[in-house]
Order: sequence, then structure tokens, then C-alpha cells
Amino acid sequence: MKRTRLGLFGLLVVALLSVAVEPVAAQSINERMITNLNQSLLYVAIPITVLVEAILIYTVVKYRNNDDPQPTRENRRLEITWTITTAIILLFVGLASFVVLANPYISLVPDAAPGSQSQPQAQQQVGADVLMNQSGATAPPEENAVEVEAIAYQWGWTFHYPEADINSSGVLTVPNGTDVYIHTTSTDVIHAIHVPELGLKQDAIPGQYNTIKTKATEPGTYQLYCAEYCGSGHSGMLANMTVMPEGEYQAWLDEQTSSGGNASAGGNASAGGNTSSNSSAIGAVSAKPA
Ligand SMILES: [Cu+2]
Repeated sequence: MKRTRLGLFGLLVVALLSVAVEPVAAQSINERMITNLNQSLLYVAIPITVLVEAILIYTVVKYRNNDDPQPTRENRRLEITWTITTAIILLFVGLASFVVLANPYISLVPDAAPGSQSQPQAQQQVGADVLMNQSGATAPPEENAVEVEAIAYQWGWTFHYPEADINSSGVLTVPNGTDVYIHTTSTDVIHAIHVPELGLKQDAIPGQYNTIKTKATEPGTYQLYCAEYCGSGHSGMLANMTVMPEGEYQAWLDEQTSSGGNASAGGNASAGGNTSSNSSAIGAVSAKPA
């Protein structure tokens, strides 16, 4: 019996140690919320796992030589206890998940503002690099928020900054500590933008915008993937997401603007007709000085 107790105690210590390990600091608000939720659910799940396994092992060991098993008699107190306990646990899991899932940093509800959703305009497609005028972009209520159009194509990424009217190929540059709205779309098939380290993932669907809201909390360069199988070039459909300190970002933006508004090496300059951002869905929802 003493050995069994020691074994159970050891199991508990290992379980507690595994959750007590300090998590890696989150690099964005999104990532922090997801990690925190994951951890609080783990705190609930581990004691339950330990308890169930302990009862199971205890029962197997204690009754292993029982040739005359007796059925369990009704125990009302026990039944009420496990019903209420389960209800409390489920309520906690449901509430904790709802608070995170309903947050705009995790699921941003599309705008109902006129011009952003209800009036899709004519699409213009010139290769991969276009400013598409379509529905679904969500306008930021924040004054200093940054908006970027992430345009997926077979097989690469173009990032368009509607306010400054510049394009960047293969690198998504955003400021640190500022709200960023990434309007994701595609020019051909369904893709998905995915930056695991920042907790970002969103489908890129032709003909519509899906907006992600994020706020990075640590400057650096993060890997950006396509997370939806999109053909033979899918595995190579990579890009970088660079988070710059605010001042550095402004300098980068000024440099891009003065150098003709194209940060790509591949000659992806927009045709003149595509750059009238005031007539686009994004232009309509972000009419504020750059
Ligand atoms: Cu893909």
C-alpha cells in the first residue's frame, strides 16, 4: 500500500512540474491569449487525468484476485457530487474558451459598414499584384492602426499597403506594439496565411477579404507559411513577417514610398489604374491621413 501511495504521489509531482514550467514569452497579443487559454485548460485537465488514472490503477490492483465481484449499490451523495463537479468544470471550460474566441484578436467579425462589405466593386486582376476591390475588409476603429492587404497567389505573397500605396513581395513588415489589420485574399485558389509564432492563421479566398487583427509585442522576423494545400508549389509558398520598432517601421515606410512604392525585387509594380485606393474597399474604410 505504501508503494502505491508513493507511486501516486510521484505521478502528481511530475504532472505539476510539467505545468509549472514557465512558458516562452508570447510575441503577440493573439499568441498570448491562445497560450493562456491552452494553459488554463491544461490546469483543469491534468488533475482530472491523474485522478481517473489513479482510481483505475487502484481498482485494478485491489480487485485483481476477486472471484466474487459485487455490484455497486446506489450512492446518491456520490452521484450528486460528480454531476455538480462536471457541470462546474464544463462551465469553466466553456466560459474561458468563449472569452478568448469572442475577442477581436482571435475572431474579428466582418464589418457591416457600407463600402466594406455590402458593396463589392469590380475586381481587377493583373497577375498576383493587384489592389482588389472586394467585400469583407474590416475597418480598424483605432486611430493609428496599420492596414495591409495580404494577397496570396500560386505560389507566393504580395503585401500591399493601401494608405502609402506601396507593395512588398515576400516580406510582410509591420510595426511593433501597434494594431495591425491584415486583409487576406487570393488571386487564384484558396490559400491560408499562417504565422505560428504570432498565433495568426486565416484563409485567403478569391473574391473576398478575411481580416486578421494583431498586435506584435516583440520585434523580430517570423516565418510566414501558406497553410492550405494549393498545388505543386505549396511547400515553397513562404514569406517573412518582420516586426520593426515603430520608428524603424516609419523609416522603412518612407524609404519605400520615396523609392517608387515597390519593395519587391520581382518587378511587381501596380498598373496605374489599380492604385486608386479611394475607390477600393480598403480605401473606403480607411479614409484617414497616412
Ligand atoms: Cu498553399
